This record gives sequence, structure tokens and C-alpha cells, in this order.
Amino acid sequence: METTVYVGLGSNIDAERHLSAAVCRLADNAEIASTAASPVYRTPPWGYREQADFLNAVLEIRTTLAPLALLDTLLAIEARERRVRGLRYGPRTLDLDLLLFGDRVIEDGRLSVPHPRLHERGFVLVPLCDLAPNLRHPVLGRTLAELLGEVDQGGIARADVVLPLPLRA
Ligand code: GSY
Repeated sequence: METTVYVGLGSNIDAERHLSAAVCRLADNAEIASTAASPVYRTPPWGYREQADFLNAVLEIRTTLAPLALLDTLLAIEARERRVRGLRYGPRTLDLDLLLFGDRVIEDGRLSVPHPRLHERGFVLVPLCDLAPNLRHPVLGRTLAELLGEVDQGGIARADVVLPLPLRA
């Protein structure tokens, strides 16, 4: 069974290269298909402010992978892009966040879906709403467009970056 999943991408170290690499690596996976991508946004850092702006985007994928198998796939892609888990909110080559997995609510030791901070972050909601503004948050029951109306979107702007899509028809 295929599930529609939304994955957040973020980077503030050689960001264009790492986001593009993430899209290509996902395309290499036979269990991930039919992908759409949001525009890429330049966003001010959230949390620790003394660092470079991020590039953020969201991918819509369809997958036959189970949630934890998809999580492992995302972690493996982060690792290939030399992601080092240092300062909690510090600079990073690549962050791949599993935002929504169909309408599933998952609380596993390793994985919380919907992503627990999805509804607080403009850098997630702006690109997510480009793809699915009318989707309802499975826990909060509000549409993503409604949630976007309540967050700070200051400093978020379209970046002149195009991700290497489409992946696979
Ligand atoms: O959680 C993703 C990593 N991250 C980001 C990000 O992707 N974008 C912005 N703007 N700020 C961030 N802070 C962290 S941590």
C-alpha cells in the first residue's frame, strides 16, 4: 500500500548542493515514487540565531515503506551528506524531517508524526502549504493554511534555486 508523505528539507552549509543530493538519493529508492517539490525558500535560522540563513523546501512522496523504514532511509541520506549531530539548533549540511505520513499519528521512541514542531515553524509551513494547503493536521484538526496564518513568516523569501525534479512518474 502506498502512502503520501511530506518530508521537510533544510540546510545551511553548501545548501543548494545538499538539498539537490537529497532529492537524487530519494529518487534512487525503488520504494519511493511520484514526487512533487515545493519551491525552495531562504529562511532565517530558527533557534540559534548566529548562523547562516537556511534553504528549506518540502517534498511530497508516495512510498510503500513503513514509517520506521522511511525514517532509516532519511537518516542514511543525511549521513551520506556528512550530517554531524553537533549543536542542537546549529548549522547543518542536511536535515530531512518526516513531517506527515498520510493521516497517521505515530509516537514511537524514535519517531513522532506529525512532526511535533511542524505547526510552529514558518520555514516548514510555507513550503508545505505550497503543496497541500487544505490538508488537515491529523492531531490539531486544522488545515495547514490555517496553521500558517498563525506563525511568523518574517524574512522567508523564495530562493533562486530549482531542485532536480521530477524524480519518477
Ligand atoms: O529543523 C530543521 C533544522 N533547522 C532549521 C531549518 O531547517 N530552517 C531554519 N530556518 N532554521 C532552522 N533551525 C533548525 S535546527
